[in-house]
Amino acid sequence: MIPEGLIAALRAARHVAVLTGAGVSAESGIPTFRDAQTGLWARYSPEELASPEAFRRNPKLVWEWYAWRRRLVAEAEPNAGHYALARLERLVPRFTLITQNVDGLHRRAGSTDPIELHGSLARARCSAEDTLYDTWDEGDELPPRCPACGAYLRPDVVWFGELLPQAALARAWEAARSCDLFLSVGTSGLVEPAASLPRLAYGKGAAVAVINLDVRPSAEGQLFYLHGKSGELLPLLVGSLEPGAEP
Ligand code: BV8
Repeated sequence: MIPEGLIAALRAARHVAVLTGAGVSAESGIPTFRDAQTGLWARYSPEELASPEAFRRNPKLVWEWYAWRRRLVAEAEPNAGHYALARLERLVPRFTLITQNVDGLHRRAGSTDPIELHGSLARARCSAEDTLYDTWDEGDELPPRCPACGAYLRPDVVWFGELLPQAALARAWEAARSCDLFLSVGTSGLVEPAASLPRLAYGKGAAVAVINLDVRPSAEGQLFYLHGKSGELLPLLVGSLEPGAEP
């Protein structure tokens, strides 16, 4: 199930970097962007809603989409894949977790310092002054307004066409450049600049493994590709490092 070469690379690794996408939260019941949206949201595409234009055009609709996702996340639990990555962090000399997800499930599973490239559903920010809020009153008027200036609050996530948080991105580039094993897990690898991280790692001589349901034995840069569910494959991979594992 797990190629011997990958287990060897993991055991020898000084620095393991991991990039996760919506696929790692799928087994927690959180729909990925690729999944057909359900119910009220069936007629919208995420790319449509996750944009400054959509928020300008219909702030209430966009806020309600994120409120729906926030409720899904509140009812969800991390899955075995999230917990395996939280264990991996303690089993290797240096570990960097980079996530495109905004659901906070890595932190809830015990990962201590995930790089949240695309922000977090748990925070809102003033659409005029960028003031951050961990809590807000969700009253009759949606979106809620900034208590300081009265402008609409928006989710503290990165929308299509928006720049990623520069400090987070710099940390992610550095990890891709310096790791000796890069795992890309549960991401379609379509969205830039996150999608370039595995290629950068490979170009710098790291071993690269892709764990995905629809893995395509594809482009350069993929030394290993594991077709399957991250909630099943990650515990197997991390288990190969744990005391008592088969030599
Ligand atoms: C930027 C947060 C500079 C919000 C997200 C034209 C105009 C403007 C920009 C662009 C343009 N053309 C290209 C761009 C760049 C654009 C981009 O890449 N577009 C793509 C669509 C071509 N990128 C940007 O805009 C970024 N900013 O570049 O700034 C700039 C600025 C202006 C102009 C030019 C450049 C900002 C991108 C961030 C967008 N925000 N999320 C929110 O969540 O609401 S991205 C969002 O979609 C996710 O975070 C994720 O990264 C991405 C894809 O989502 P999904 O497909 O659901 O998830 P994923 O890709 O991870 O796929 C799921 C995978 O899991 C599948 O492969 C599936 O098989 C697998 N899977 C499913 N179940 C399992 C599984 N695998 C394992 N186990 C399972 N159980």
